[in-house]
Amino acid sequence: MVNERHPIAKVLIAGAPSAGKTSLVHSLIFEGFTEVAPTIGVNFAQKVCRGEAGPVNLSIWDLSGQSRFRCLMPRFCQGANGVVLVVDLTDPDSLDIAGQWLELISSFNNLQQEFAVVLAGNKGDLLGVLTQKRIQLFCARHNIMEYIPCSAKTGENVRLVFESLCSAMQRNHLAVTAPSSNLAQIDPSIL
Ligand SMILES: Nc1nc2c(ncn2[C@@H]2O[C@H](COP(=O)(O)OP(=O)(O)O)[C@@H](O)[C@H]2O)c(=O)[nH]1
Ligand SMILES: [Mg+2]
Repeated sequence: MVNERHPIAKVLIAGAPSAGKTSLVHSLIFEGFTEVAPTIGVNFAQKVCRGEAGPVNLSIWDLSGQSRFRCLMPRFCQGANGVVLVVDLTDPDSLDIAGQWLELISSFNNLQQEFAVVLAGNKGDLLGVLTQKRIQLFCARHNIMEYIPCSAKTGENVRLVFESLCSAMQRNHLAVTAPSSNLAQIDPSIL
């Protein structure tokens, strides 16, 4: 649901396949957990979330990494104000894949526009293998200010992930576009 009075931010959900990207968005929107279908291409959702400077209309683009949809990536990434980078705490490879996603998004964000990033360590309800040290090094290397462990399954910290991203975008003045002009940036042909 969109509230026309609030600013809009375009947010990408990115990370390794099966890291829990779609589940995380599902948990945010529906406040519950069900087995979600694998993402084909991209899922789109809208949600009002509150950052430290007030509410923001998030338009959320949940990307699948399937290679046959790679050609759509530049258009999806264009104009992104924020990225939730999702890693699976039980999958040691998911951190490297998240790094590749971040580089891909930066290269496709052809306006070279700044965007805020929150790293979400998902599946916190399971026994993780990714050490705090590796995560800290990753954040330092990619200049990521915020890491939040969470679980789409239990709902723990899911809202905090998105609220923190809102605050980061607000601090960096990235979520201030007037709703009508920002909506106009979304090309209906890709919906
Ligand atoms: N235990 C647990 N499983 C999760 C969690 N989040 C997602 N999953 C499971 O991980 C698998 C992949 O989830 P999905 O959301 O499709 O991942 P995506 O490919 O990144 O969108 C599914 O079987 C989910 O039920 C979580 O927080 N905890
Ligand atoms: Mg998915």
